Amino acid sequence: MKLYSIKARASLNGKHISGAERIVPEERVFETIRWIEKKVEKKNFDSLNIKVELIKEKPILIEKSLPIVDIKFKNHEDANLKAVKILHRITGIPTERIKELIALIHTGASPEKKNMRGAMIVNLTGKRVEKDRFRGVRTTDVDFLDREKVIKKLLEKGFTERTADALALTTKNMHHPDIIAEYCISDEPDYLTGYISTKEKYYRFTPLKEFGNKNGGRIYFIKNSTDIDELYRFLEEKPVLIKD
Ligand code: PML
Repeated sequence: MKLYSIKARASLNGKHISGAERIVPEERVFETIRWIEKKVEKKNFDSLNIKVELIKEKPILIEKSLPIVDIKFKNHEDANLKAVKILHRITGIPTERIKELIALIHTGASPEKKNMRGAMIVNLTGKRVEKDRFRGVRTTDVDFLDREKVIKKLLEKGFTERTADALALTTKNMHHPDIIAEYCISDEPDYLTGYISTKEKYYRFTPLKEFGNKNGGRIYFIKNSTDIDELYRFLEEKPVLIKD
């Protein structure tokens, strides 16, 4: 079966407005393009890029996405304290350092105190090791084999399409042997749910950020011995399909 990667990005004055990334069989390419058009047609953009590429590498097939543990908190401070606890247990990084890194995501982790374009990478000594602090690393080329089925199941449980995209992305991340945890908050000022992933669970916390905050991003926690070039190649190029 021929598979295609479809990546779409709409922007206004250079700022990202909407995006979508899918992996679909040949016969679904054009319906997916129409789905993207529908997603963006009412948005105000001055540039829309849709890139369709044949996937040449055999995708990794993952049977199951991470199980979701959904927890509501009184406020984002309490949720972040719990996040720090989980991340400290998994990584062994001192809690003060984890708090500093999380604070950077909430205030803008790039050198100009804006959102990074991709994720921050931190090793188990607590040191940032991404190649470029503006760009970070972006996880791409991942999708569910049957996205509609997964979305239906997630929506029935009260989750969102954003949950589906985040779950696919972090399931790919956790498949890499050297990524042991992730922290994420959205950069949408009114999307307050975020998550912490480990090899075992997707901890979905609401609220993990303060209402109105335009900052957001991800931290990938990796082993000290990680080959960074290989990690970038896996995250940015290796196609991954998730069954369920
Ligand atoms: C969820 O709903 O489970 C959290 C999704 C976080 C989405 C972060 C993003 O905007 O990419």
